[in-house]
Amino acid sequence: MWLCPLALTLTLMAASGAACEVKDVCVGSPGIPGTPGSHGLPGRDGRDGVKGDPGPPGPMGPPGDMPCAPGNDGLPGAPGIPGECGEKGEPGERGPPGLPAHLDKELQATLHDFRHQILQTRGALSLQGSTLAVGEKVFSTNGQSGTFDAIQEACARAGGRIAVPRSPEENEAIASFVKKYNTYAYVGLTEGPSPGDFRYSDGTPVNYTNWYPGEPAGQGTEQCVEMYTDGRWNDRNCLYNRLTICEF
Ligand code: MMA
Ligand code: CA
Repeated sequence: MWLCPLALTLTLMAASGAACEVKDVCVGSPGIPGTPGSHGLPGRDGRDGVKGDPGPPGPMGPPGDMPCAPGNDGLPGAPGIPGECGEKGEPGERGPPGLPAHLDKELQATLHDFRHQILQTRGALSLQGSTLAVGEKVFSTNGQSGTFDAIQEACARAGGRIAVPRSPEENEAIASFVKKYNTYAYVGLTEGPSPGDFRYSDGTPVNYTNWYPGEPAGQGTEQCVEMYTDGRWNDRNCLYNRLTICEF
């Protein structure tokens, strides 16, 4: 069925220019759009753009003909080996006259010390056993046993005296020989006229002791002093055979 929503009177103009009137024309609804046409031809080039940012630095170029300027100095090298000795110089001026040797205290002290050390060394060497130096003293044994008198004589022959400890260090040195030879030793102490009063061979009273607990107990019947292997002392009869230990 042909609907005619609107009745119009149209005047159409033909291409030729002749106009003609059409009455009561029915107007239909619009048709669906057609497919898009194909692309047109490329347009003309646009104007130049604005200047761009600078690019990154390029790679290092090849070495040029001109050498670089010299660098800074390096660190100093190690010292060289010492040179040879020079010629001997001329003698210096003569010094002031010295004291005669026998009045020069320092020289005499040095000579005394040298003599003492030579005697200590000779004494220790003559015993051919064991030797220990403690402070100013040298202790030495020949490893042989004898009575108290025989020991005193052997030590005197060697230029020394029977060893007697006057400090814990000296006691330990003597005790080390007693242990080493597994033989008790007499030390250089004897009982004076009054019981229990032990003295050095020069008669002065003993001032360092290391008695075994309960000793001295001889009360005049044991006038010598022996050292046990633990370093402690016992008053004892002087006629046993005990290790010969001398001091120098
Ligand atoms: C005991 C003790 C010492 C003493 C000896 C003597 C083993 O020790 O009484 O004091 O000298 O005997 O043999
Ligand atoms: Ca005793």
